[in-house]
Amino acid sequence: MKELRNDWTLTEVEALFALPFNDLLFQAHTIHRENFDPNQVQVSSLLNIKTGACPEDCSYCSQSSKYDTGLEREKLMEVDTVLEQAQEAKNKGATRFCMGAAWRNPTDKSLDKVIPMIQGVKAMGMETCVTLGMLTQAQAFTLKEAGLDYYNHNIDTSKENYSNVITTRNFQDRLDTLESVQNADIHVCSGGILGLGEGQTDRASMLRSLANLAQHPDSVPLNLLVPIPGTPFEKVAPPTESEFVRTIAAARIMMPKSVVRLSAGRTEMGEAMQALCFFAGANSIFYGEQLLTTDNPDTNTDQILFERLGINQASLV
Ligand code: SAM
Ligand code: DTB
Ligand code: SF4
Repeated sequence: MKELRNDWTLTEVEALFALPFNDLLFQAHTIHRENFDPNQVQVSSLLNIKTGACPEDCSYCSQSSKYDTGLEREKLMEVDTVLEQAQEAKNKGATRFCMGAAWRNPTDKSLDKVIPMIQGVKAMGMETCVTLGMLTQAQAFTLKEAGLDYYNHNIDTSKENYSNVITTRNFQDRLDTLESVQNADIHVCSGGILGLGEGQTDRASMLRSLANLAQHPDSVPLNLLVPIPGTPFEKVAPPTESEFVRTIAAARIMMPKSVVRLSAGRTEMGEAMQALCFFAGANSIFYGEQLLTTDNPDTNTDQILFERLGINQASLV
């Protein structure tokens, strides 16, 4: 088995992206089979535990206070409500429950309120994940102590494209939080969004930043931008389907043991496109009718998709 690499050069990654499509897919699928059962896909469910009024200016997000997206703000949910939703997700077959909050960073007081949610979900026998914005090292240790399995914190786009998308924090801030999460020995979930005005070099650069972290993220979500009316990125041209699939394939080749998640944007993808993403190395999805504030395919549709493709839901840990 080959060693995991974290010394990718941009030239090498761009060369992967420049391969003929079939050669890239063959290479990615071969590596996928060496590391995973190609017919197993992990399913995570999402719940937004605090909605809107976020002080950050992420140009793609429905929850930024800087844009009028018509979203109604809601304060942090009660623990019982969160646990009811978690139970429902478990009953539908989710193995991981991911709770998101529209915060730049949690205060220590708000973090205290999230802890019983993590403990409650864990007690149900599901893996836990939260995405709460930037963390201090001490907060990461607190989450570890609470029993958190995964922390989601996306780098979103390339370092070079970052300031075109977000100005209220910088790329290094994201890397610092990822380092704190890794120091606390919490599994890292980090990926990005395609459709933020980036080019193929930016996609290569984003994957390079992920693959060259001290340890590869355990989970790499690749989102297709869900265009939100009222945000600056509402009308940005999406990547082509082959560009999206190439990014999944390159992620699989560069981070062979990471679980690559075909994340937001699946409502715009047909059966063949999703099948191609699974062939290229994606082995996780978000499952359930809602992402954070937007729609996801309903569970029935996903069950039919899995049946047609002969895919089994698995935990993959
Ligand atoms: N506020 C925290 C943060 O930004 O880290 C956590 C929640 S935030 C909504 C989680 C992630 O969702 C973002 O980093 C981004 O990658 C993704 N996301 C947000 N809006 C999206 C959209 N419209 N389409 C695709 N992905 C989106
Ligand atoms: C990730 O990479 N994608 C999820 C999750 N991590 C938190 C969020 C997708 C959000 C899509 C837009 C919305 O529903 O607001
Ligand atoms: Fe806030 Fe996260 Fe949305 Fe950015 S992506 S505006 S940090 S909720």
